[in-house]
Amino acid sequence: MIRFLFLTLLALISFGCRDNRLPTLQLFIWSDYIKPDLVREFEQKYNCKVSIDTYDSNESMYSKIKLGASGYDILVPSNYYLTIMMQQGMLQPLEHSRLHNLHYLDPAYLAIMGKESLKLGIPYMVSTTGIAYRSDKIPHLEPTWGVFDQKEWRGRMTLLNEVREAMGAALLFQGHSVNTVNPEEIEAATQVVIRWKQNLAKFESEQYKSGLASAEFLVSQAYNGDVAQIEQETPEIDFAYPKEGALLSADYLVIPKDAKQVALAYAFIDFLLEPHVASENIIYTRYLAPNKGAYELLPPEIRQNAILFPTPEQLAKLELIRYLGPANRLYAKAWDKIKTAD
Ligand code: N2P
Repeated sequence: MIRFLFLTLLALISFGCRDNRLPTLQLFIWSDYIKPDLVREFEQKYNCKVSIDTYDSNESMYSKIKLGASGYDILVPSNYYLTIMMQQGMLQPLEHSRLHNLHYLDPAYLAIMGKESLKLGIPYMVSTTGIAYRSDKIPHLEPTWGVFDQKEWRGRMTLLNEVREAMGAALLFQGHSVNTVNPEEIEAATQVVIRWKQNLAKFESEQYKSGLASAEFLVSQAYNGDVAQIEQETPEIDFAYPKEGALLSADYLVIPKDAKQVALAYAFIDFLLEPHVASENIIYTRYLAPNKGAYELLPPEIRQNAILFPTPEQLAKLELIRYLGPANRLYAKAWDKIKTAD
């Protein structure tokens, strides 16, 4: 009897929470990557629900979709995942006629990303990858990727759990392009990452934020926006662009092939491009939405935030992670080697 009551109650609760009358937009996005109030604003404006699942790496999003996860209406892959996903039939080409706010996109970033990328998706946020560190524990950190060779901080450092980011750091360290397809350069960088791995707590793309905040980790390869988020609470966390150069990428809004709420997905993309929405999103996520309408709405402390807005000199030393076609295989192999090395 008690069991019956319990089950009835459970059924009632779950039924009550699901409002089946409203259309639901299913969003699959990086964690901490959208301001919740904006989602609410969209729900009200379009009389719908938005349900959000999160991921911490391109690879985990990609494999989930590849393994058949369906039902998502919007995904947010990085630029270097767009072509492969389109080629594998995972995405719908975007109809620009269904979007009215494209003119707000920052031409400076469009030039960097290549205009043809707009056929595959719409840039949502730009991010750079550098080194986050606890300046209270390491006051004079030399900004170099070679920091991961430091035995002194063994077990208290992390690299991103994303092959192109971790390998990119090692390639830059060795003076090579992050987009090299030269097998020897890739092999040499693989050995560097394997050497660094000895000093790492782990490869981590999300928990490094709390790890730095608690000082469990002292040095992490990090996305600039993540660091700008946590340094609000913990000003001892700093961000540095290594002297060898750093990495740049952009995450794009895309509509998967089997999306159910296509009209709502277009509405959502257009909504995110509205300057007031983009600027609030920048303030909340501390990532840079490449939206020229949004910049002027930002308060001065955000516009002057050195983590969010790299200087022209820093920008000049950033290298965009590009899609490499069949040569991606070399990186996948490198990653296997790295992950299985002791
Ligand atoms: C959000 C990390 C997203 C940036 N937590 C990766 N491009």
